[in-house]
Amino acid sequence: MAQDLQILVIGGGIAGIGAAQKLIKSGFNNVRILEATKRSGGRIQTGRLGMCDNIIEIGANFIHGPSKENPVFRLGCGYQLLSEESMSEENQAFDSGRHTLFIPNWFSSLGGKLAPETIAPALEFFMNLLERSQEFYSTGEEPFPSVGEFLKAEVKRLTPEEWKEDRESFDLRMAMANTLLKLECSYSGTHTMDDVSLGAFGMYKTLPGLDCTFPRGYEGLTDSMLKELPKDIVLYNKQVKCVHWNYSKKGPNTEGTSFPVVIECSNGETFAADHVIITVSLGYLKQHQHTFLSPSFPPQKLHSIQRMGFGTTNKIFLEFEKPFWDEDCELIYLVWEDETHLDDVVADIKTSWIRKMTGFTVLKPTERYGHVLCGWIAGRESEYMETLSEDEVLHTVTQLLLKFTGNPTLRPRKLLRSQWFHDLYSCGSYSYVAKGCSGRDIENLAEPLPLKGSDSKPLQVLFAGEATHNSYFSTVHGALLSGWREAERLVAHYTPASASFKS
Ligand code: 6YU
Repeated sequence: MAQDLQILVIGGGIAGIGAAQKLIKSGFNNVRILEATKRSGGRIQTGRLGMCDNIIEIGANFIHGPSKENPVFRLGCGYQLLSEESMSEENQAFDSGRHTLFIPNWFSSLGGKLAPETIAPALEFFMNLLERSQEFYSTGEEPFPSVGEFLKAEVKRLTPEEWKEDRESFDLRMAMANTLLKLECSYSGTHTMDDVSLGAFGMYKTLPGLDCTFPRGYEGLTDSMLKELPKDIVLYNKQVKCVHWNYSKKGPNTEGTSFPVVIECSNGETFAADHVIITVSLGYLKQHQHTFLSPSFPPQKLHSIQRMGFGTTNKIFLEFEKPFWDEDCELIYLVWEDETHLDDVVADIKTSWIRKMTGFTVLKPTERYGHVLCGWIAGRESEYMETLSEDEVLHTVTQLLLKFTGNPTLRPRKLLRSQWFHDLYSCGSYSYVAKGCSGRDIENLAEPLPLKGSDSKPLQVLFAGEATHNSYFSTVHGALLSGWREAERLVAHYTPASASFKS
């Protein structure tokens, strides 16, 4: 009976919780989640900072595209976790594309603010190029292998002649474009846009709706989902070391029953199962690719694990006594005026890692957060930052802001930074389609084992997690949908009459 099958889910992030939720609702009674840490949520992690102990999001921030089609939005509404404004029809209809339209303040490395009219042409020029770089997915052309190479070539080719007549303003515009290019690395979760596939850049789909947050924290979502599930469904501190599939011996503690999969944890515990859904991050799979599965991953799956992109985006939260930005400002850009050529990689990471951090969001509303900024930093510069002490980071960031504002007394009073790369069970922040990869690689990641055509017991090991969703990779809704997809795959397997399921 399907209800009696032992199903194990590895990972208590949104994909794992989503998979368990769907299985339980479909009548599977023996579902357990094995989670390596002492908490659920994974890359959804809400923390506290500041005088008022306000919530901050160390991992996922926004519901990207909060509208009816987005399952995270639907759940957030159902659990009453969202503000009236976020749920309004007007917000849901808003189509901002990849970028939310924030009110910015631009600061220069020469010290002080840049006038909006100086910025507008460079901003429009760069944003148009970025939009164009997403068009190649539908046309099937790929004039350059990566987004970075395309952007650099197009900036050279299309820079208006009249810009070149005034050397000084030309250099400033290039420096602004460089600020945006570095910020794009944070958004895409990559070290450099030279690593992001141009042909697949448009695969990532945006949904309508003005990005919104969870006023009481993103973790409220996973907590609410868990409350609807059996109390002991998550087994914490169970670090899965190896998934043995096509397992022929009798399973442990199974009264002689033979199970096709046996899970071995780092502490020596074992768990037998009919089916296992793996939801660990792509970063984790990359790091443990040769030991996590026995027999190992088939070559095409291993190849995609190795080739697909998984980078690091970190946040540095800073609390100030009073703001140095305008009251209506939502986003702060820093422009290094000596960077007049497009290059999103810092030459000497140890001495200049801070140059990679070119954008800060202002946490709003001020009444809730106080004066708090969230700095964004991606790539190896951000991984290096993780190795420094909090005091060193605070010192470097203070020097940076002092330089850009020209205010020698400016000093953040508190700092908190994320360290996703050194997080043992995330190993980075989120996935991207790397140069040389395509949708086929995402399909390979998602393909269950044994592969089709084998005569072993089917669907022993299934794969979910944000990196396995072909249009919403790198997001919470992509991860959730992937968990549901794998649960539905099992449900369909045991109810042949309704064997079609949505992916
Ligand atoms: C979103 C956003 N957002 C910022 C930052 C980060 C991410 N995302 P999980 O890792 O959660 O769960 C796996 C579990 O497995 C975990 O609990 C582990 O402990 C456990 N585990 C691991 N190994 C194990 C073992 N051996 N044994 C047992 N257990 C084990 N998404 O929608 N909005 O604002 C952001 C952001 C700093 C780090 C984000 C955002 C990404 C999401 O957080 C992430 O996708 C999901 O939470 C993953 O859930 P999961 O269940 O799959 O894994 C073209 C183009 C560009 C495309 N990119 C566009 C960018 C859009 C995304 N932008 C995001 C930016 C922010 C701000």
